Amino acid sequence: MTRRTVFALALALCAAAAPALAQEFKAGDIAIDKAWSRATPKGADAGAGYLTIHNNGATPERLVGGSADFGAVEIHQMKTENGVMTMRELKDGLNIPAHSAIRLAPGGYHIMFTHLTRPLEKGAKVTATLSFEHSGSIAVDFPVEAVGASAPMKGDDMGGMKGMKM
Ligand SMILES: [Cu+2]
Repeated sequence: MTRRTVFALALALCAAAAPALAQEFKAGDIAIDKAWSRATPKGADAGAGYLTIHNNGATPERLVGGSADFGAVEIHQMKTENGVMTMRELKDGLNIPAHSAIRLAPGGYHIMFTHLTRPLEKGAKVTATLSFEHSGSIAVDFPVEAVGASAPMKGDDMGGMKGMKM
């Protein structure tokens, strides 16, 4: 395949993925869109969910936790310090300032699905309920993309999370 063909293919794939990503979920002043998850390899006990949270209100809001029927839901932050990638659970939740949006994406904030009772399979859609301090709960559908989807850096795979202390 030529480079041009590969590029065209990638464009076609992005276009195909767009409708699923356009879905929006709302409660109170909170709107959630661009939710997706990544398929997990066999035997992995953790996966990740990504989304953008918009706070359209005049007061700060906080994502405090969540639940799912396929595992537990935690709020995590991944960052690179001195060349070392670390991940920690945000026990106090994630603040969403007034009139702003926070993007949860690979390499940064993310929803961590732990204690998976079944693998996240590409092409499936999993639903997790996210809880906000003021706006209540929002059920969000996460379409599951391929294992390597949008991986921003080497080592950011779920296999590496297996040994992680939860
Ligand atoms: Cu994590």
